[in-house]
Amino acid sequence: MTERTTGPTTPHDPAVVVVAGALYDRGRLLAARRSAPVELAGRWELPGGKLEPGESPEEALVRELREELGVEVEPGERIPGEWPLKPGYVLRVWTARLLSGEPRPLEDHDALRWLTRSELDSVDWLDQDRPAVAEAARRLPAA
Ligand code: 9L3
Ligand code: MG
Repeated sequence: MTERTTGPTTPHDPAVVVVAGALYDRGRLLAARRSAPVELAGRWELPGGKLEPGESPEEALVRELREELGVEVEPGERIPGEWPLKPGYVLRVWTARLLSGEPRPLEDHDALRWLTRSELDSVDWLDQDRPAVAEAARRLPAA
């Protein structure tokens, strides 16, 4: 297991990058409800996870959405910005297009919803994800 599970140990270590996908399909954005860890369970997020050594962010995004949702996606543009998570972790978000599969909550989630722009406020997003979701919403066609 090469995945890093703790943050940087000194202030000089670079932050661990967490990549997440603003996954679009037919004018809707996918929201995923976390089932773990307990302090985040029940809150909604853009699905994704930590970059592994040697991976590009786009490769990590494709891997994470395959593992967590069982789908194949094509990464698009990076949504400008970077958002702090717990100490030593930062969130970066890419748009992504569904290529194949129907997302299922296979890992770390217990519910999924496709949201139109007018439905985006109907789930309890992680505070950390809210600015990215607002940016993602601007790129969503009105429905
Ligand atoms: N996190 C926050 N927002 C997100 C994602 C994918 C992740 N959209 C936070 C939750 C965890 C950390 O980043 O504290 C690592 O995420 P994961 O590997 O548990 O998904
Ligand atoms: Mg994850």
